[in-house]
Amino acid sequence: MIKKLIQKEIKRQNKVINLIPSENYVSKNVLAALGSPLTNKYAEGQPNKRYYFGNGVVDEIESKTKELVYRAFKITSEDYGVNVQSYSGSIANLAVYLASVNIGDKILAMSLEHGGHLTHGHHVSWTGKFFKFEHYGVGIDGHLNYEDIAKVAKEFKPALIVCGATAYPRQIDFKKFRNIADSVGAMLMADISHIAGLVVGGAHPSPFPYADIVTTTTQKTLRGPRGAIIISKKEISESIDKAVFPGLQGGPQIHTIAAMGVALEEAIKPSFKKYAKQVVNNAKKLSEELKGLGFKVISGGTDNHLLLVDVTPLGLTGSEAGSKLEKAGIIVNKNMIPFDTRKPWDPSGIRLGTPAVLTEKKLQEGF
Ligand code: DSN
Repeated sequence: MIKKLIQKEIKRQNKVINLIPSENYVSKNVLAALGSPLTNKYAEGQPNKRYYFGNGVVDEIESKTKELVYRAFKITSEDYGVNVQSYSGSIANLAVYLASVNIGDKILAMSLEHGGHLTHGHHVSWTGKFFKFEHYGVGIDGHLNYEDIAKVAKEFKPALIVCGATAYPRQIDFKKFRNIADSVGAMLMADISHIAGLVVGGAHPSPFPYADIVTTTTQKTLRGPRGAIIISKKEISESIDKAVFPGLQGGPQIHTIAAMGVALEEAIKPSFKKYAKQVVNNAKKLSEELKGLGFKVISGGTDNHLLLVDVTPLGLTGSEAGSKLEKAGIIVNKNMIPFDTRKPWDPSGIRLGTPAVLTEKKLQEGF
């Protein structure tokens, strides 16, 4: 029965035009790794330091995947530690907070309402309950205003500053964030979950060497499995490993780690560079076309893989627009827009992105 439902979902995925910017389609090889017998193995610990025996091959898989992280992000193991065990981006972010500051300490991050993430200290997330968060947002023009963020940082004096977003269509200036962090003696974390594939593909500036810690999920523009990577300066990497396991998790999902490795092998190929560049070009083109049709595109366009559209001038809410689009075979997500007067369940906007449509047909064929 479940098998039939899976087949039904594959049909749906093949049929629709998927414009959800955080989704993508993994290759057959990534899928094969995910569905492999590696799922049968327990491997608590780190490569060559496990609590269970029989992990010789697993050690090789995890070590190779970490090596590929260094290659993909053009960093070295002398400067940075890598953890590939977090089950998700949410766990990765919480692990970073727990390892880098004390419970109750001050953290400055982008508000969810202006494009941040729940785990950037929203009050409904445990991150927002364990730590004292202050938030910055975008200006009325939809762009980050670094002078304003610097002012908030000076007043708030955070121990950690988080940059990175889930619904921000513009480039993030990691160097400016570094300067702000230095001006108040804070550490800097970059959550690049949305743009990791663009960074690896050279279509968005890298957070290195500016951020002390970088987190990313691997299922979005990076076109890998659902999981997360944490990269951190050497001095903090051991605490981060411990925060992930045994702090927050038990056994790592080796099949996922192997699938990450396969995705990274694909992402360091020259063809991925082309993909990343085209994702951005397509988003820019989509934005221009929509603007030409009279749509209100937040911030006036995009520099990355996504755009936010205010649908209220059409006499629609985000929910109504999303459901009408689904009927037409186009899948999006409803999204708050900056300074939204509506609520998250039925906000004023929709979020559109181009990573999946560029991958879709080729990778789903024959599955
Ligand atoms: N749910 C993800 C997104 O769609 O951006 C963030 O975790």
